Amino acid sequence: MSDHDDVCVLLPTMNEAETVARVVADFRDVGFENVLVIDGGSTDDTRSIAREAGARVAEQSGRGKGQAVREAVRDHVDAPYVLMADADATYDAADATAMLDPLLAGEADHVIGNRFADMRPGAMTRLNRIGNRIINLAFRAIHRESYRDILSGYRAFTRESFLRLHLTADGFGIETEMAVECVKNRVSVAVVPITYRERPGGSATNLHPIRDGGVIFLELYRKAKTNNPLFYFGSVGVASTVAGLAMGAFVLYRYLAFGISHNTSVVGTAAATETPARPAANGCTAPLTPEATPISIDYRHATLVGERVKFRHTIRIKFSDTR
Ligand SMILES: Nc1nc2c(ncn2[C@@H]2O[C@H](COP(=O)(O)OP(=O)(O)O)[C@@H](O)[C@H]2O)c(=O)[nH]1
Ligand SMILES: [Mg+2]
Repeated sequence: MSDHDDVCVLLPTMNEAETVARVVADFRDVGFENVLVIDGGSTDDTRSIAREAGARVAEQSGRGKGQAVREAVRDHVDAPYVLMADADATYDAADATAMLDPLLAGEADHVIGNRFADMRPGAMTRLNRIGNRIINLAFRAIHRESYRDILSGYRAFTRESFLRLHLTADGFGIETEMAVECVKNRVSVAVVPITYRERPGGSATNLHPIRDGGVIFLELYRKAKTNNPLFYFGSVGVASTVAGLAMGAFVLYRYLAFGISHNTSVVGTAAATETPARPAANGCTAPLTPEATPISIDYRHATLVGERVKFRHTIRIKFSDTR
């Protein structure tokens, strides 16, 4: 009989043959018999090695860590508590009890292991450390909660609270999404200090800092729309103000430096279809285009070259998202 038979240890894997046996054994050694590996179609021996080490192994039907975790919790976990970790030996099974304590004490429904509390040398590249800091600061600014390390892969949660979260991210955006959805659904969160180690030589991360960092940022921004509309729509306002100022500065510069006058139209609620007036030799006109929408800003600068009208600059800003 295990000490923790109401806990399922969940390990998503993608080509972790190097470390998975050790990770499964470590969790079993500290009393977790129910270890589930959800594999993403590893091309090495991850699945057979995990099975031999005593884990239950399932294969995800889609792609990405996020899809794997969602499918695993929904279809392969019966236990009321889930402890999720990486299969790359960067997290310690010795921290498992501390991770689960807030759940078992009824103090929280979701626990985040804070890797910055005990980050071992080489565990995270400088680029990733900076990226993590920025993402955590942005999260705090947008969602007004400090979870310290929202991208941590060491999590403990009740199965019930996980299923209440509206999760859609397939890849590495899943941790960000879980944090945002916890705020949104008022799931109580505890942050616990943990140790974070370097991946052992020979194993390689599946995370691409630039690509996945971009995805995580977009995820954070996309979710800001519902959690902090003031921030989201305010940022659209700031972007259009900056664009407007840049256009104004450009027009002013051309006028002061070369005496070229410009006509600028900011399209309000009306759209027009008439053809622009024939411009003067060095003049400008700002036609409204037929496809102009209520929130487009359309600026065009035309010059007459011989008999032909040439448009020399076109600046168009369109916020189709807010249409
Ligand atoms: N099932 C599944 N697991 C994945 C996938 N991508 C990564 N993983 C696993 O998810 C965990 C976290 O990924 P990792 O590469 O360690 O990311 P990092 O900790 O951010 O460097 C590891 O155990 C990976 O093997 C995937 O597409 N499917
Ligand atoms: Mg990892």
